[in-house]
Amino acid sequence: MSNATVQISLTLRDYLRADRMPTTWCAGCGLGIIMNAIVQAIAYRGLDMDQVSMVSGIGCTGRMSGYVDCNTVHTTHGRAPAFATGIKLAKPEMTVITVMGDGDAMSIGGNHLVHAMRRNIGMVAIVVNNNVYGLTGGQTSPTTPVGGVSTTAAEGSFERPMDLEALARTAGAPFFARATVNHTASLTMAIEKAFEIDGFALVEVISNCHVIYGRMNGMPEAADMIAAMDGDTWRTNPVLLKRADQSIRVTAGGVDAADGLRKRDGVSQDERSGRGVIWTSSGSVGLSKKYSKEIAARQGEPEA
Ligand SMILES: Cc1ncc(C[n+]2csc(CCOP(=O)(O)OP(=O)(O)O)c2C)c(N)n1
Ligand code: SF4
Ligand SMILES: [Mg+2]
Repeated sequence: MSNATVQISLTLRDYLRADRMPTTWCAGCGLGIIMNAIVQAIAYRGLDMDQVSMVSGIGCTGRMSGYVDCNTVHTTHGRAPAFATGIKLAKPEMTVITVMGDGDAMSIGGNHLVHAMRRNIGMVAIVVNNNVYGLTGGQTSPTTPVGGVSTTAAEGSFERPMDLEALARTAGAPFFARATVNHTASLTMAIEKAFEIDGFALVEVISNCHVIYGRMNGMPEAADMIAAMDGDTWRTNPVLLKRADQSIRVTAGGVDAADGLRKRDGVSQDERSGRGVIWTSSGSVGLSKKYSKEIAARQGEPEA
C-alpha cells in the first residue's frame, strides 16, 4: 500500500461518520467520489469541522449530510439553500456547504437556488448533476439531455436541458465551476477554490447514475457512464453529444484558475476543453454578512 493511500484513508476516517457506513449508494456511484472530494477539500483548506455545516435536500445526493461528520442538516426536497441561508445568517463565521441533486436544485428547489444566488448568500453549493431523479427511480430531470431515456420519457426527453452555468451568471453568483467525477483532482481543486469565495459559490459536478440513468441509456456499468462523460469520448455517445453542445466558457477572471486545473491534471487546454469550466466575477458583495450585521444590530436594540 502506498503512503498516499494510507493518508487518504486516515483523512476519511477523521471526517466521516464511521457508524453510518456503508452508505446507501449503489456500488460505483459518483456520489462517493464527490463526498471524498468535498472532504479532501475541507482537509486541504484546514477547516475545523465544528465550524463547517453541510445542508442537503432529498435524493440520493441528499443522503450525504448523514455521512459527513460536521454540523449537518438533512432538510426537505429543494429547500437546502433556504435552510443554509438561515444558518449563514445566524453563524456568519461558519463555512456552509449545500449539497443538492439536479432535481433538488433545479426543479423543486429552483426558486431557492436562484434567490440564494441573487442575494449572494455565503455558501458553497454543490449540485450533483446525474441527469436524472435517481432516488425516485429515474424520472426526467431538468438536466436530462435531449434524447435521454427516463421512466417519464420512454421515447427520450425532448425538452431543452437547463444550463446551470448560465443560470448562475444570470442570477449573480460570483463563482461557478463545473467538474466531473472523472477528474477528481480538478473536482477537489474546484471545491477548494469555492471555499475561498466570499459569497455564493456554485460547483456543478457531472456524476454517474449508471444504475438508473445509465441502464436506460445503454451505459449500465459505472465505467461506461463515466467514460461517456469524458469530453474526449463524447463523440461516441449520443447522450453526451447533447451535453457537449453546451458551451464551455472561461471568463477573463477565471483564466488563472482554469490554468491551475489544467496543470494539476497535467493536460493541455484542448484535452480538457470538454471536461470543465471555472470562473469568478468580481464586484459582487457577500450579502449574508450585511444581513447578519443588521440582525445583530437589531437584536441589540431595545424593543419598541
Ligand atoms: C416535496 C417533495 N416532492 C417530491 C419528493 C420526491 N423526491 C424525492 S428525491 C426526488 C428527486 C431526486 O432527484 P435529484 O434531486 O436529481 O437527486 P438524485 O437522487 O439524482 O441524487 C424527488 C422528486 C419529495 N421527497 N418531496
Ligand atoms: S440510484 Fe443512481 S444516483 Fe442513486 S445511488 Fe444509485 S447510482 Fe447513485
Ligand atoms: Mg439527480
